[in-house]
Amino acid sequence: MNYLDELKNKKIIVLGLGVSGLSTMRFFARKNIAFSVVDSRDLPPNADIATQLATDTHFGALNDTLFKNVDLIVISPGIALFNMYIQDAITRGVEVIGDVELFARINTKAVYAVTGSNGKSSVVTLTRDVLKQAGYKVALAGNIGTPVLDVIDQDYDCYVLELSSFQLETTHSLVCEASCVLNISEDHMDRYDSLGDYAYAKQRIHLHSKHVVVNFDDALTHCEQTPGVSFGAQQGDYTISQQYFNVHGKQMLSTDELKVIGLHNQLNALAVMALLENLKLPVDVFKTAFNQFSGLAHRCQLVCEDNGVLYVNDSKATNVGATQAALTSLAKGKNIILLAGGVGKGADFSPLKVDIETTVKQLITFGKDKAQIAALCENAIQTNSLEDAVLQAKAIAVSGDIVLLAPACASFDMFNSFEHRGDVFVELVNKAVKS
Ligand code: UMA
Ligand code: ADP
Repeated sequence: MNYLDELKNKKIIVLGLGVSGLSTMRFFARKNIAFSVVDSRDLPPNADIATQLATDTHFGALNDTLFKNVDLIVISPGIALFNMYIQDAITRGVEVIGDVELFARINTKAVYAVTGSNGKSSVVTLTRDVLKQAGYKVALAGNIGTPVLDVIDQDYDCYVLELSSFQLETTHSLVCEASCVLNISEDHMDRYDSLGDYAYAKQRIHLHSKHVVVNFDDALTHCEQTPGVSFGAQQGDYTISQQYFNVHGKQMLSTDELKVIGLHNQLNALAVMALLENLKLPVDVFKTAFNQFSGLAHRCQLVCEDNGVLYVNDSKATNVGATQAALTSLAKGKNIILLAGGVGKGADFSPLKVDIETTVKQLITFGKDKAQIAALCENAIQTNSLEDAVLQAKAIAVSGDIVLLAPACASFDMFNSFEHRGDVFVELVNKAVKS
């Protein structure tokens, strides 16, 4: 019996009705596999679709009867495995997996998978672009937004997957042609007991990988699996020197071919090359894709220049590591007016202190954890809104300065998403420079 037929004999719950839950429901419906649906919210998204597709539904607080007499729970990444009802179910022998594990059990195509604290979306997008340029029919899915089960039944040669630590916790059998942990710095500390636990979740990406890529400069990415290759600023198999990307000690391509700026983007490009090493693609394929890649929205994007002041939207800097990368890439001396704040997710902001001392002329904070960030430097200004922060920044900025939104925090205290926060910032900046 194949795996999908086996599922027809099981009692299955789809837990969570967000993007992944919706995709999982639709997948089961396409395959004629019966399932129930549970979501802890009274009014979850997609409730109407769940009511149509599922044999039964439960919306509202979880309880200990929901997961009795169940064989399989397909859990959404936003729900922590340490939830006591989930733990009880696991103890009773209920199998708990994510949509990526379901994908892994069915998929027969090549998978290139990437995780890390920062740069995942940039790296998977560029990897997809290179593969496309090389003539592959390639799908991009996972944490970047398109759930993996939405693309599984389509006619692709291979998949490039962005995987979060949450997704990797519930993934056990994903076979990868190549996998990479880009970097590890504090994030999601409200879901993990320690940085080590978080790193361990990410390293699960290599469990069944044929080609393991690690970051030479970041020991937390090093793993028990034999590394295929490493990339690093100066040391490793893939390095940067004299404005060249070097592969195994040989100059391969000028760094000028990559149009997005900053060392972090160059490291991302190295990771892409390392990930695709075994395909032995011609240099021109990388050259063209690197030339055409203009970066993703809300990642160090120039909004406008006004009287010699640059306004930059890096709303996707949702943790300390990303904000550090933006400061390092953009600063020319102490010319940054940094707008930061929001929901810190339990992070320790102190590693930012030294970057702020060397690159930031004025720190302006906003949002839930504004006081914690403001405590990093003496003259910080705390504001009550992003609008206020932008206006204060404009009043202070002089020619040569950069007003940078790189919040080091999640957005959901004041915005729907990092995209929403970035869009509001762009609107506010455009309004402020016109006035
Ligand atoms: N939720 C409940 N009760 C439930 C189910 C969910 O309160 O019963 C809440 C969660 O706590 C969370 C929200 O609903 O606050 C969304 O959770 P979800 O698991 O339903 O999320 P999806 O909509 O399925 O989206 C998920 C990823 N979200 C998370 O991991 C939180 C998306 O990544 C991903 O694009 C999508 O699957 C497709 O694969 C988003 C993300 O923020 C962009 N990821 C984190 C990150 O990048 O830092 C890990
Ligand atoms: P992710 O999908 O991991 O969140 P993104 O590519 O969306 O990664 O970038 C998120 C943030 O991290 C942005 O602020 C971006 O400028 C920054 N960033 C990108 N690559 C790196 C890197 N290699 N190291 C540190 N920060 C990075």
